[in-house]
Amino acid sequence: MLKPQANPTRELVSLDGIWNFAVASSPNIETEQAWTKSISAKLQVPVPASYNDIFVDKAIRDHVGWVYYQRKVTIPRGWSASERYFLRLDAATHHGRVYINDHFLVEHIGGYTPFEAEITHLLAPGEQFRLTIAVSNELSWDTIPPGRIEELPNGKRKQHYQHDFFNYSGLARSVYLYSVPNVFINDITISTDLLAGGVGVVDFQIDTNQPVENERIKISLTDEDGNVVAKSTGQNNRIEIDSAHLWQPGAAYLYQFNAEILSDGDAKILDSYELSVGVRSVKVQGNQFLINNKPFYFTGFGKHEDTPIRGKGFDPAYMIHDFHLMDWMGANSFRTSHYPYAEEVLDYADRHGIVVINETAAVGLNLGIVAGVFGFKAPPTFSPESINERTQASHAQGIRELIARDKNHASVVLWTIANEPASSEQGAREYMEPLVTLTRELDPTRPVCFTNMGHATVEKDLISDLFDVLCLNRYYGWYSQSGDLDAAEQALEKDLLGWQEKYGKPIIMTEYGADTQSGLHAVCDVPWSEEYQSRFLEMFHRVFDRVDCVTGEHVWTFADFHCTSTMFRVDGNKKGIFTRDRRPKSAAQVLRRRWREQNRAA
Ligand code: GCB
Repeated sequence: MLKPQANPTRELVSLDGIWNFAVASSPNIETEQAWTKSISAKLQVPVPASYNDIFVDKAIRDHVGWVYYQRKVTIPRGWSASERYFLRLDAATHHGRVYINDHFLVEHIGGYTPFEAEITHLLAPGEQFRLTIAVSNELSWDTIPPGRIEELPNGKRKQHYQHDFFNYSGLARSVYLYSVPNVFINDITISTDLLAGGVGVVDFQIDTNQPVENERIKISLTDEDGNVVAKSTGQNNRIEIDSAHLWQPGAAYLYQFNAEILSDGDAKILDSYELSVGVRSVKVQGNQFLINNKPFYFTGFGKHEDTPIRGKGFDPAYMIHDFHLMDWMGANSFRTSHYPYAEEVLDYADRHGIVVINETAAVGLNLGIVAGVFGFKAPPTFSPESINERTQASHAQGIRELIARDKNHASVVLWTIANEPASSEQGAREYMEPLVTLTRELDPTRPVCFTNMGHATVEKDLISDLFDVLCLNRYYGWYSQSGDLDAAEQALEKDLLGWQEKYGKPIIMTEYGADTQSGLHAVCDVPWSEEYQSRFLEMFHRVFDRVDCVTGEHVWTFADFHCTSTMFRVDGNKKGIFTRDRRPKSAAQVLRRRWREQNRAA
């Protein structure tokens, strides 16, 4: 699915801004049919933003169910009968239903991927209409991520889920109206490789909305100085570039890939679409992760889209600031834990040479984690009453939509199809294996992983052989051996050596971290103190440096973030190296020294 763009053949109108807002009065929105009326401006919300923290109202913040967004929109007068127009939502978390005036247009389940629908047949150029978007934040055993709703004795409903971040809801990304010509490019798939002698390969496939002869599809590839370095034609083809300027981690280089459909006879440009293409190769070989045939060591973070007030709302100021903080730290990569991030984030990573591990929203497929913390026996994760075939179908859909959206990004080098599923429980293999197969069919060019949690030890885990890279999340010294870094060091080393010996694959430590209250200091090993976070990280680093297969370290986490209230979360998860408002804790210096030194040595 191509991101809408404005160019000489296409137009784009942003619908971001202030919308009217209301909370649905019942879980069944068909009863009140709110889209058939004007929603008052008493409550207004910004788009994009999660709505939860905008109002000073606990009932809205914790609301479970539907809300409505509404505004007036006018189809530009200049759009003509030779155009088709679409409404596009970059995300509606988690279930969006769109209404044009009184009529239902489209719906989509899955809170972190885009959807769109054509409206040409419904509205004429210059016509104004009422656009209502109903958004529900409910999570069930059928959704990704999964959850369940409890009906409380007071009649209220409470959303439960297994993942450790707040269920921010609403329209957290942009909404657009856009036009394309009658004959248009529907999709472009690019994959790149590197041949001997520095020859760069760009394989492309162009999908059009109706059959177009090969000679009417023109491709050009332009370098950063504006020189056309290659031309091609057709739906499917390969471009080879001698001495290609490669996209490298830390040294991005982007060619502009321009596709055009020409008219029959007079060769007028009917449609065009431009994509930035980084030429690079990605491979796993033995225990190494290779980018452009050179071993790559990941340094960086598991992150969240999370900022004060706007929740998961996309904010370009925070995004660019976060990238600059990562650069200041010497980080070369990050993971989009635990859902696909806004596309702008990947565009920026492409442009600036930051490597991305791209994750689906499959988090919390594990009933044992929470039960384990409290020491009670958990019900089985994989069963008809919990994670089941319908969850798996939603999961497969999430993988399809992630790859459809992000397949062309040079920065994306690895797909994570689940975070900490119950990989040692019965049913794990039956659940995961078809999803791995699907991922590989959809994208044969990138390696695939999942992140393994500590309870699913190398002896107990049932699925790691299916994957290319071992991604481990470990908390020795925090959730176990708390405050005892010597014992933690021994346990961690034994654990890593076990995985190394059994699989010999690259290991990325995709999470390691300790909650830390900024400003709390202690001489001895006192958990929550800034010194403890620093010493905890140093301990992990000593072990990484002794285990050959370790090919990356992503600290949990970049910045403190908001969670559901529980007795072990103090105003959110505090494992950030930065506070929620992006001020460094002392441990930033530990990482900065190490990563900057590694960069110098590389
Ligand atoms: C994990 C999860 C992450 C949590 C983290 C923690 O294993 O993947 O979502 O936030 O642990 O801090 O407990």
